[in-house]
Amino acid sequence: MNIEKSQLEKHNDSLLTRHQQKLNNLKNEWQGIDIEVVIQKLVDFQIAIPSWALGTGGTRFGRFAINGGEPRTIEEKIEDVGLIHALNASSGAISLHIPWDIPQNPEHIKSLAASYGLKFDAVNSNTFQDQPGQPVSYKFGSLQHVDKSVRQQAIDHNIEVIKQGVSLGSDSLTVWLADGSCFPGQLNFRKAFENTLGSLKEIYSALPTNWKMFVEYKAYEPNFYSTTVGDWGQSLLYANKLGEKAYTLVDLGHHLPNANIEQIVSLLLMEGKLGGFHFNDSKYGDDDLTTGSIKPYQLFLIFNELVEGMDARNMDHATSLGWMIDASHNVKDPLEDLLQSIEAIMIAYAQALFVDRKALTEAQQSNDVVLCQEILQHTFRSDLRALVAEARLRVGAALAPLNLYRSLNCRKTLIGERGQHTVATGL
Ligand SMILES: [Mn+2]
Repeated sequence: MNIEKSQLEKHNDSLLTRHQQKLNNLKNEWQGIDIEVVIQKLVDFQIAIPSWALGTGGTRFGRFAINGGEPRTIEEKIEDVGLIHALNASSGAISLHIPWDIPQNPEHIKSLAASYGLKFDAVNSNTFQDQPGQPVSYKFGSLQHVDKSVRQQAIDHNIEVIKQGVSLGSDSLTVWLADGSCFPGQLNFRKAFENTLGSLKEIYSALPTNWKMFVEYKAYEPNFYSTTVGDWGQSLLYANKLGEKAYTLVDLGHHLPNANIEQIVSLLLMEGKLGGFHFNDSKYGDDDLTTGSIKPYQLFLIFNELVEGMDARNMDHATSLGWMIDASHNVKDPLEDLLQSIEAIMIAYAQALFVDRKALTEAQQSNDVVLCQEILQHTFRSDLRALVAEARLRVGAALAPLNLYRSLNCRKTLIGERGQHTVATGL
């Protein structure tokens, strides 16, 4: 479904007076901040939506259909991201998963995406499950496998994914490996690392000049004893050995409990090796929950380090790193969930932009621990939602995206168009 300009205007008009009051209050309170600069940064900041997050997710115990009207094709997935982007103007990219989404006609897909103002973010390979008819199995790993023919199959697949990405105008490949072991003794760690590195080198050599490779790490699952790219240190080892086009990708759910992710982010930025980001939230493990739903303060602290670290290297916030959501939706309407995640990300980013860096540096230099905390929590506890809404208003999106999505009965319309019992491909 498409949202008409008149529907957006009507919605915004109904909220405008109240919005302007809030924005004026905010401007009065923060007179030392150049609000216009912040608004422009919020306008520019775009977070890609993964093609696998548009349908109902599930757990290993089952999958419950929630809403109906799930996208059945890559075209309908693009349409859904277009709908989100029309509402919030912050979701201007889609990230495809191969082979769950294989564009049969790249030119058609590209122009369809462009008609919604969408670009193609990183393409994602899949060697964590066997595909029908594939010659050898990934049961005991892919790029790490003891058998060269399995490694070769996984290498060839990744190179094919790069080719698909090139045809769509993407410029990065994300490699997430399920490789590892479930029991002590199963794997020679050094050989597994060396096999993986050798395989990654072959994929790396197939990257076009302007491309990046993101090496995503994950602490555990589906393997439960060891993971061959298990943490940021291992990912960084691979990235450093591969070369300047290889980077570490941080997925917020891929750490052991209570890991200090903001410190990881800071050091990777220092090394020039932070490439991309997968947003989600978690309570216990890789829960893939709505970003900001469990630990919003941690999200703010991460953005605080992102902004500080990117500014220290003169990096463009919007374009230097790959920003993407990686979530699953077990009980919510996926599109509502994604709107909530984007809102949480934009708020955390705005709060990080508001941190008084000069005062914080001075407080750090004088070991004023209390003041350091006050400075950070002052912005974290400030309500900057009107600013995020203003950024949307400036570019013709909705002041309150979720409210408009609901009041226009978007899900009902999608069910009418696609049917009640549709299942998104790949899930
Ligand atoms: Mn991820």
